Amino acid sequence: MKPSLLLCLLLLCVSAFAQAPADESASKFTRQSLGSNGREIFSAQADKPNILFILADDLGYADVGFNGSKDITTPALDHLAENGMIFASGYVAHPVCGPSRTALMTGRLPHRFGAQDNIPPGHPEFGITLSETFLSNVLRDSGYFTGMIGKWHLGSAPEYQPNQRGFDEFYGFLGSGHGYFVTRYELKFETEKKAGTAYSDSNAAPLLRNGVEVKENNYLTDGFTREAVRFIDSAAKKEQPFFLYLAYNAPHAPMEARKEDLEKFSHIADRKRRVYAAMVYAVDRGVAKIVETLQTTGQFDNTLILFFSDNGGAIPTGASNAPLKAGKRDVYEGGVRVPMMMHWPAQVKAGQRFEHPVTSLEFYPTLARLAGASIPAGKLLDGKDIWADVMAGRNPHTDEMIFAMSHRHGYTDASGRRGKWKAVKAYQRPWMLYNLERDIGETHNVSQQHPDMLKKWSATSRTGRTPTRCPCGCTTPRTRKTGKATPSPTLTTPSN
Ligand SMILES: [Ca+2]
Repeated sequence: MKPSLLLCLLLLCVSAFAQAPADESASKFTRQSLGSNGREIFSAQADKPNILFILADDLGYADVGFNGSKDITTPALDHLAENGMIFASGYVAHPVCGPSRTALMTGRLPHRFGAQDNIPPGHPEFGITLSETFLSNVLRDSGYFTGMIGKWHLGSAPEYQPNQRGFDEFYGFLGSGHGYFVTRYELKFETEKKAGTAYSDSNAAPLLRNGVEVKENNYLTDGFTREAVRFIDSAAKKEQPFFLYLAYNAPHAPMEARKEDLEKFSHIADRKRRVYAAMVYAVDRGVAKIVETLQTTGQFDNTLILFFSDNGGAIPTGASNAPLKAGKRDVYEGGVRVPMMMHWPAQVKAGQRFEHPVTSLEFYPTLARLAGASIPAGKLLDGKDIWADVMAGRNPHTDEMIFAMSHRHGYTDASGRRGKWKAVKAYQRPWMLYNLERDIGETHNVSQQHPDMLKKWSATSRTGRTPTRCPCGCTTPRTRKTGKATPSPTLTTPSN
């Protein structure tokens, strides 16, 4: 079988179990009335969980205490993990920032609608298609107070910004990264503006509050923590539950740490790793403040906190994904299997470790159901509600594939995990097969010992739907004939 065809079939395989709407009948919440804005308001607000995503950026699998880190200390995160559930096999849908966040907000594989790579900086006309209803829209429409703080990276034109995508409040930046000592970047941005080279998603652009430029004087991670505390304080005064998407850009480049945090890691000889560690620790300091705020406002017990990274650690910046192979932008485990845990005292018992795979694609339908929210009719999803399986300790994916793709210059990497088996097509090499149960580091290719395995998978995929064209939109003949790129990311523009 041609690799490109198998790649398409892998994608079809996930289609077979996709598009499951949330099971509203399972909701224990009852709709009561419409609010002044037409949104449904629930009477049992106290029972509806607050939802807090805390996203790290390019954080290595091994770089949190709850995953065994010895040199980087993360006491606040570890405390939450010890009192909640660690996902040992938590996957994101893509090994790069923008597409991974797209999957989180849309509940879909980003390749399905042309969002398979990052939005290139300096292209404010691009953004995630407005035809996709974000999770934030669904939660806000069901009565949640919603906030987005930190790195957006899903489009910088006004129609793509957080306030237009379901968030009541936004504080942060629109691009792929940002300098941490913000005031030091002000001159750079002014210089760029004078030269006509400034753009709104530059890593030197001013921070925004609800679309308005504001001055940020703090170290950026601390600034985002301050805003998260402010949002949680404000949410406590409302009748509504809240959804806060707190997307720290740490420890993504540029690698800049506070002196006080660096001193804490003087035992790390490697300068690059020391800066990285200090940046991770700044996030942990923030988490401690956020937890304290939740506690003092009486919201801690009924807040579902989900902490994870948008993709695997970027090894050149000092990250470690050990014992996983490779890192950011790779479809090996190190690119897509990330540090992940949840904490929710009201529903999740302390001290649990969930070994079965879960993916960020499942957060959309699972959280919508927990929130008693209605997903619009016709909304397509690539994940399913896994809450019952997770609570029962069952594998939610006994016969389903965990899928990843990564577009390179001129070719595409792809992988699929089913149970203990993982197939990988990377760097234009032949398909390889690994047994993750025995070989978590993907070091022993066993495709020769199991020649039937990849064939079986592709046969299984044929039992799924048969679309008229490959859903990933790849142009196999052209790619094969010319040996040139997989088409550049076809980022979408508004349809109206
Ligand atoms: Ca990232």
